[in-house]
Amino acid sequence: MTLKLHRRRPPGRSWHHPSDRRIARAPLSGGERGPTDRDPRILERLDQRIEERLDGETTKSNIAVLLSGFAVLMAAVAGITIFAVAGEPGGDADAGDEALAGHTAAEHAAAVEATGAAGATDISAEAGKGIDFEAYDRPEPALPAVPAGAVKHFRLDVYEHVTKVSDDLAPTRVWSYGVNGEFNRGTGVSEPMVVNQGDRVEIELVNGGSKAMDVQMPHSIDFHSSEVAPNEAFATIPPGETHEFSFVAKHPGVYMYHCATAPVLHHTGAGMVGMMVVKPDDLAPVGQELWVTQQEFYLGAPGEDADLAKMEAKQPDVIAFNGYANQYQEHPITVDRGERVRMYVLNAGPSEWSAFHVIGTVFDKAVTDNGVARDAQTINLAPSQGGYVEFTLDEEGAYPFVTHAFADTGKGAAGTLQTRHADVEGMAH
Ligand SMILES: [Cu+2]
Repeated sequence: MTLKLHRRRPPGRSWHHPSDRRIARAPLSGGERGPTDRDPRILERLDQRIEERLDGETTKSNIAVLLSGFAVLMAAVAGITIFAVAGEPGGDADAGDEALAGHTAAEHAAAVEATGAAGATDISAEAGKGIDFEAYDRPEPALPAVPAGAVKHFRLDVYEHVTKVSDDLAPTRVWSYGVNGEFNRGTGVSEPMVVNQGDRVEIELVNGGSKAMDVQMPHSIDFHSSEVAPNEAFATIPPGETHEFSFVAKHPGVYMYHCATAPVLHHTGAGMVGMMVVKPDDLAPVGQELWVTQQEFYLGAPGEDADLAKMEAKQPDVIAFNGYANQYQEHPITVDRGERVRMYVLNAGPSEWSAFHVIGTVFDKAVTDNGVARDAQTINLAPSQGGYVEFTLDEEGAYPFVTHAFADTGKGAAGTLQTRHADVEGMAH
């Protein structure tokens, strides 16, 4: 049903996305597999849940009936999604989408074909054995300082690298930004940038400044915190080139930056997203300032680029805080009991919502879009949206932080804040 659409090429032109060459190398195993046999884990989990709920009363054949119903539903949903994506360009809605995304629906279809059917590839840790990847190194969750000097200069190095983003899955190739020499190798997160409201910000985008950056395609950068002509400032540059522009960060907030090269979904879903904090003039000092970027990962074949078909289908394998599933559960963030904590949170998407919540406290203050909420339990962040929350942890203990969209929590969007003198058996620091 779906493959016919995948195979359509743009009429009268070839698909020219620069990553074509590398994506084309991705295995095309799986052929005409339907969506339900793509990810056996989904069926396993569903099976488990059904068995729990029915408490052993239902026979296996009843479960099979339920599963096949689920399979039909999933097939229908996937079919509709892919049909919509591959629709003929030319209609009003398509034209609008094209203008926004900078590429055609047919290009989408060709890219989907090139990366294979969503979920067809084995991405288990076992399947990734023998592939070299960067050693894990926990990203420092303390918010970086504002750079010195009247003008804030940021050198952004685009780099592409093979890392894990989850203990349980194979290594994957992530596209990232290094910021003023800070690279978070061993995870999939890009470093945050921090300035004060009113600062002039100078950007020096270097697309693959050395062999170690391993960049093989054009990239760009788009700042949501800026007010500039995007066709000039956010221009795409080829590998090996540098592009400079500047802007004044007039509006305070927690903003997204990202690659704006088409297909934008592919570049943002492959890792090219990050946080820029513009601190308001009147920000009071607190005990600790932390940063958390929520980000989805869509794994391609082990060690290879991310899977565009999964992005189109909104089927992330991992949703992580700061680029690695569950890392701050394994390595909790230490805070003092009673100290005021400010967490800057960005939902970098590219496609899922975030319902950021800290278990065991209430946000005294939650600021999104410069609007202040008091006594908030959760902040609601659309893809690209950010904000900050302030709270105290009033008793010694371990306080999980999550997106309260629990299907996403289970994909790795969970961490732990632990007070300095917490009595927590067996928890690592
Ligand atoms: Cu890019």
